[in-house]
Amino acid sequence: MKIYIDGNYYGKEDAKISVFDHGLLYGDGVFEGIRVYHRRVFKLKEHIQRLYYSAKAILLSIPMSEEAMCRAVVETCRANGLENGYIRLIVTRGAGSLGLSPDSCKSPSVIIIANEIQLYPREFYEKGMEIITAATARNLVNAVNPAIKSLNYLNNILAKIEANNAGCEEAIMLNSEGFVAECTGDNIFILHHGKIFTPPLASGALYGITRNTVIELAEEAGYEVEEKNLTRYDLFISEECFLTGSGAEIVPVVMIDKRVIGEGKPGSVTRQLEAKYRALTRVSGEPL
Ligand code: PXG
Repeated sequence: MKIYIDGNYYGKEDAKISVFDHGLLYGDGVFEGIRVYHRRVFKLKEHIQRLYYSAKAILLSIPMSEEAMCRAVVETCRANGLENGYIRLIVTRGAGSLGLSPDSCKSPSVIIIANEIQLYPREFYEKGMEIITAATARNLVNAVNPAIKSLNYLNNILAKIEANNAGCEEAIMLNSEGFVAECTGDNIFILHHGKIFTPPLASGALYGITRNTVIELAEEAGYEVEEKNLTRYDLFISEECFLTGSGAEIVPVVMIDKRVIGEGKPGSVTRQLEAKYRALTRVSGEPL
């Protein structure tokens, strides 16, 4: 494996950063998770744009242009002969002194790892998955806005632990008002009376790239999609529910907090969108 760090490639054992990097000391940095399908990087420009927006929001100046970053991602995939897989792109504040101020960090570090992807079990796609609601509330949008894909993912990790403790792989996170925001690493959608709903971004969700793609595909297929504040009740009485994410793609949900969703099996609209999404991943993306 060849890992890109600040313009050079290192083997897995030699790919190291300073223990004084504020990415490690404070979670001060940003990241992206990107898929490669059939030697094409899926939605590369969208991911790079979100990375730069995350960086801008935390006053982190990435030491290369967006175009150069796109090229570095493509080069790293080529160097690793990646055909299908996962790219983890990380920008840390860089090495500094032991103190919160980022002023001591002279140069941010750019790290690109191109690897295999860990997927949800096949069964989740065939039969649907069961999820719970976490007691850990989503970070406030006026604190560290969840729209920032920062290296501090503890909020999500605590909810993920709750999911795992309940025997699940995902958990719904509510915002401080009690509205559904998203899951720990996936956005959420429901179908109700033939219409598709997903929480608005202001609810404390990540601006999911899969979310955007699915909204486009659903509208193309003639569905009405509305961004609306949703409560747990809205989820419980929905006909269909599914999650979206670069890793998960589209995964059906058939049980939430022990309430059966719809008929307890993946719904036809979810299936239709899954097929459209799969078809898109077969033909689109930045060629390697
Ligand atoms: N919400 C959160 C909190 C996320 O972290 C998504 C939604 C879905 O966004 P995209 O743009 O991927 O549709 C994410 C994305 C990982 C991993 O390594 C995490 C994500 C994606 C891929 C891998 O755990 N999170």
